Amino acid sequence: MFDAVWLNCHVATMADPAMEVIENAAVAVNGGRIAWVGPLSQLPAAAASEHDCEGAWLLPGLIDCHTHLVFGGDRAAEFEQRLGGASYEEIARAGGGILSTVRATRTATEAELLAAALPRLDGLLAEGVTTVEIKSGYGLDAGNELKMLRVARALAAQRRVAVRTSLLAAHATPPEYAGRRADYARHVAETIIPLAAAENLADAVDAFADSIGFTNEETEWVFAAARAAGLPVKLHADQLTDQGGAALAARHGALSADHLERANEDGLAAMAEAGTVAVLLPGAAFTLRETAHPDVAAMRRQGVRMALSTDMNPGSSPARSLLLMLNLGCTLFRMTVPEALLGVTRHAAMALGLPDRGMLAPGLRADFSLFAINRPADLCYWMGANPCVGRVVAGE
Ligand code: DI6
Ligand code: FE
Repeated sequence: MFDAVWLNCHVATMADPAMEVIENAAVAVNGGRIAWVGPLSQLPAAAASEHDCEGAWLLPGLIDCHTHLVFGGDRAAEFEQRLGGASYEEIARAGGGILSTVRATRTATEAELLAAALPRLDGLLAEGVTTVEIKSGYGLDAGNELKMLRVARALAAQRRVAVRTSLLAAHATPPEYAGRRADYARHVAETIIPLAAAENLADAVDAFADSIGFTNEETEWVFAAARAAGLPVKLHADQLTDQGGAALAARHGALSADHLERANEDGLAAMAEAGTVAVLLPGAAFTLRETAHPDVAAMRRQGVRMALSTDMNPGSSPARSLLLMLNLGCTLFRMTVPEALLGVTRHAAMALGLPDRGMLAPGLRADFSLFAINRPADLCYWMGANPCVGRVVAGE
């Protein structure tokens, strides 16, 4: 006897790269874990409660593995400046960009940040997201970085969703350290990371290694502090310049290297070797009208696992839909449908170091979402549609 069973569905388990599907399937759950998946005709036992899916497709709960969805204010004015010809880097160097969001985030209370973040989170949940990663990085001092992480943790208590937090204190140099970037990187390593770890507010540490972020050497100080605190690392790598970020991430056994618009193939080969996932962010490439795109063909050639995410943030990727990223991943970056769908399920779970989800298989968390579609490719094909009709998190 199972606790519950979902019947009359079609299932894409995402358990193999070829995207096995089971039509006329059933999924049984015990104690918040998947107990059985297979054809309905072979269901081995009855269940205490039965849910009729009415022919919907059932996929692993979607995972948005790279967001900055906690922030104060917005950057609509900057959006208009960019339409007028200003570049993202120019705006950042003139004190706008990330630093304008830092000002707004510092002045906001935890309650204000929470209230602003909830509708952004709710939009993702409505699309079938069951796990979301949220970064800090707009506080840039100990108090405000920890404040952001507390808000991220509070979001998990307000909604049925798993939240993973990443400390991104090494996102930009704050105004009080202007001209002293290396000193700030040391402060992140020596003070902010240990504090966040002591309060158990961070599940990982991220950094922005780039022309407007930090050097590779500074990033290594941050990673060394993360290792000392027992936290895995991730990296915003090779977005605006090829700084060798992909190889740097691989050398440190990073869970993921993200962006990678300008990563070189040696770096990608090192990532494949290290098992570092490539997180591709087409919302940022689209918004910045990037002409350099991540080299998906090289990633495929090297055997790098690819994830796909919104990068939801007020500047470079005001993307509030993970389903739209599926379309952009295919259309803009030339991913295949299975690659895109693995990118928001199994490979996104790997990018967060969560082997207990991202697939439908016995023993894994019973996180899944239901879609009123005719075939899985419909999730990538349509733009601006939301066919999600149900969401189950840990069996509920
Ligand atoms: N890369 C990004 O895409 C975000 N941060 C980063 O390092 C952008 C953040 C922003 O523009 O506010
Ligand atoms: Fe980002």
